[in-house]
Amino acid sequence: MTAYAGPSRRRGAVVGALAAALGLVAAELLAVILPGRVSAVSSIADRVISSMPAAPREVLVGAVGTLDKPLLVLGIVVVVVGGGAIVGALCASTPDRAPWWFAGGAVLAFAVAWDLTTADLVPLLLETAVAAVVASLVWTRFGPVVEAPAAVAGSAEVDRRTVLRTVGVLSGIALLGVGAVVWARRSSTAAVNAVRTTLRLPAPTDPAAPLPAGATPDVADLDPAVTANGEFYRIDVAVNVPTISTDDWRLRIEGRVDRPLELTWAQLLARPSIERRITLCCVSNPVGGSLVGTATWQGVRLTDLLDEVGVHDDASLVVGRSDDGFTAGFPRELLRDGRDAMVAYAMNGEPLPVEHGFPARLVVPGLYGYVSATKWLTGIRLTTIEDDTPYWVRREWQADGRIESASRIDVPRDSSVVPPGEVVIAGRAWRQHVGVGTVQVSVDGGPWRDATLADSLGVDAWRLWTLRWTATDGPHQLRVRMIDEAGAAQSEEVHDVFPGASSGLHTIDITVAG
Ligand SMILES: Nc1nc2c(c(=O)[nH]1)N[C@H]1C(S)=C(S)[C@@H](COP(=O)(O)O)O[C@H]1N2
Ligand SMILES: [Mo]
Repeated sequence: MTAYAGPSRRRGAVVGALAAALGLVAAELLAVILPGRVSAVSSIADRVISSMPAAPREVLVGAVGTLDKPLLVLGIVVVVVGGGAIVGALCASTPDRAPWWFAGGAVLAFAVAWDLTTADLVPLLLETAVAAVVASLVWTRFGPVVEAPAAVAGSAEVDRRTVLRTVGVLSGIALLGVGAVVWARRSSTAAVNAVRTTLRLPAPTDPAAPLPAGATPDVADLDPAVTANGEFYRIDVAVNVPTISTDDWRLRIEGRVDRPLELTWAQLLARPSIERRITLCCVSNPVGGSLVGTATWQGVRLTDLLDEVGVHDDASLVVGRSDDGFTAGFPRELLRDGRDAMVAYAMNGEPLPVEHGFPARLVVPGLYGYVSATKWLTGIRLTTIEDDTPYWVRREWQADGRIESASRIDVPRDSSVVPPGEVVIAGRAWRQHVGVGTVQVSVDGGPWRDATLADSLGVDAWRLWTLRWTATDGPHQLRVRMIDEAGAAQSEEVHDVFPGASSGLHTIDITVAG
């Protein structure tokens, strides 16, 4: 018996891994054909992201950037396939037990994937069940058989060839399955994009002022004042970007209101609209970071919609709900000062890109995205913090979410080498809903010198700035600060991102050498 334990264990591990992989592929194939396209792997990834304590999640997101989601999906695949290998190895001499382990794994996967707050029960149940059945079938068909020693003797060579062929065939099927899943997902995004590009938008009733010619100073390598859609940062917890057709889309405004309202896409577009330049910023943006961008947004003023539904006095929180279950909420009080919050449907003159919330999202000037800028918006609920705790607040982020003043040096780049002589230092600063008053730069801890401000895009957008400096040989340190239009200086206190935005002055080190 022991003479065969080695090869049989290896065969068990290989077939076990393949069985698990094929189970996974079958589940994902089922996911793309079931209505709603709820994928078990994505659901598990969502669950992992959302249940991670905030600090490690920040470390993860910071370390791997926007690769975090593909990496997470890869991690889940590795755990499933690795689990299959272990089951296969352990059950090599007791093959009848493996299906029970596969079933157990499927139950566990279901338990992790199923989020009580969203009703995905049926597709997830079907997918995990199919995964267990497929894995068990593959195992029973190709897994090790406990044979009588007499029959096994002399068959090692035959056995190896069958194993190799089996592995080849099963891997081929698994790869084809993965290809089919990827293709199906791509085609659903492509279908929405095809519709998106043919949509016609109304001209804004209340357009933004023309873009001033001097909004972007003429400095090499300086990003423009208005960020192109393709360059705009993207942050969300969606493992698969929701693809919503405008025919199916509805926006419900409900909660503590007199007359709940449901709008179709056509009804939203038929309303008077505003167009504004607004700088959107992520609370996870570190000092000097790039999780910030400015676009020209067009949409329906939020306060118009709220006036129409008749909000109750006790409704203190506005919560946006996304198609993917994400929620973001902010104090209703903040809307009283006339800021141009909107249900936006256009970004820089075109329908919202799918990754930026197509067909509609919220944009609230002066608030970080995590409390306000709900993408793939399907609902707005007027409520209270006691009744509805938004997504990130449930995860220990501070609830207010007003954007801190910030300033950044873009040119020269940190750690770069520049030739001596006249150098143009340039960057941007933002204090949405208040406006940028003065930007100052200090070289090597010397006196603060006023930078020249570029033309303004309005109080809700960042403002670019430049400063001429005669650079002398050697290492230098450049530091920037901003004083807003109300006269408040940017905080110099150094804070990390969590739990409520970074602060501190952006400081870079450069070398001047000829
Ligand atoms: N549905 C949904 N909307 C969302 C998020 C999300 O995870 N899901 N993230 C928010 C955060 S944290 C930010 S900073 C902004 C980013 O918007 P952008 O990706 O268009 O730049 O979207 C907000 N809206
Ligand atoms: Mo964010």
